[in-house]
Amino acid sequence: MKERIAKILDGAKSIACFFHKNPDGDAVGSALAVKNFYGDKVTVYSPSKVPEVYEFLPGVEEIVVYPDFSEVAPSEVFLVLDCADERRVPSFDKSRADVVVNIDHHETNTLFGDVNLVEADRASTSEIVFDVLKLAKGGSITREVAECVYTGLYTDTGGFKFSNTSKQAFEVAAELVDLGVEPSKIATYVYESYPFRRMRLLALSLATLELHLGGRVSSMYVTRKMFEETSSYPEDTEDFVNYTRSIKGVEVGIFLRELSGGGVKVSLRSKSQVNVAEIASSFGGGGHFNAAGCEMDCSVEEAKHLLIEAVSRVLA
Ligand SMILES: [Mn+2]
Repeated sequence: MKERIAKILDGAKSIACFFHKNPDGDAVGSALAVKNFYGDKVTVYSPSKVPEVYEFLPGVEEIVVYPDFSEVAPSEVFLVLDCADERRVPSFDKSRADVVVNIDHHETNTLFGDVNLVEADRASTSEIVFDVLKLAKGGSITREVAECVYTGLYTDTGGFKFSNTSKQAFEVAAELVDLGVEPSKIATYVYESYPFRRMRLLALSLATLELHLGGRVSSMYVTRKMFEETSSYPEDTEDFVNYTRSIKGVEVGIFLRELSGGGVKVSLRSKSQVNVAEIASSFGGGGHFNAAGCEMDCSVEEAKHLLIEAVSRVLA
């Protein structure tokens, strides 16, 4: 399959890369790896603003942010990255491409592409893309390509901390270091370059931290008012959810963010045995065993209540 995809990408005159809204390091990293490999024949489309934290990635300035899919030019190949479902790409229209290639690492992937490469045991989409690019002939694996892949792998493992941090993840990382990646440089960009407003927002959010179900569940949230008070943006809450899981004895962490148009964006994390992807999908979302999310059309308090109830049914 990887050889086949490498051939498709090599042979295409135009490739459009897509990823999900609220893009993370793996989404942006995997797409920019392809862009840096093939150059001009690749256009990377983002459905929402790329978070400031990824502005260090080579080629990021060429990402096209589109409010509407009708602004996407028809292309030979639509390459959809890090999306379990084509609905993750707003108003995705596959009829505008000759072939849709789907590369992902979510277990819940619906295999929506004409060609599907889904490896759920991999820590990141970026490293699967790296496998493909190593087989491709239409470009070269430069340090820039390696930095993009590394950033995807590094962020999706939470800095080589999460349960997806496998031997293979370290082997890929070692290969990328051989190609010129400096881990401390990427670490500084990703986890030590926060805008001050983010820390003020975090302070407000941490004040909402609570324990539930005898300390096995924790929750915290951010309201629209907190964003206003600190002049912050939704992207500033990236990784806040990890504070909920970082407490001793907590098995499931819940982070809630009030949406500007009403409703709540939910992130769920678990330490080990609880499958939060299942809980998220019961509310119309999805994700991985230990990291998942959904959107709920209610208040923060109601969402919190419903989620704690759902978690209590799973925690024996
Ligand atoms: Mn990913």
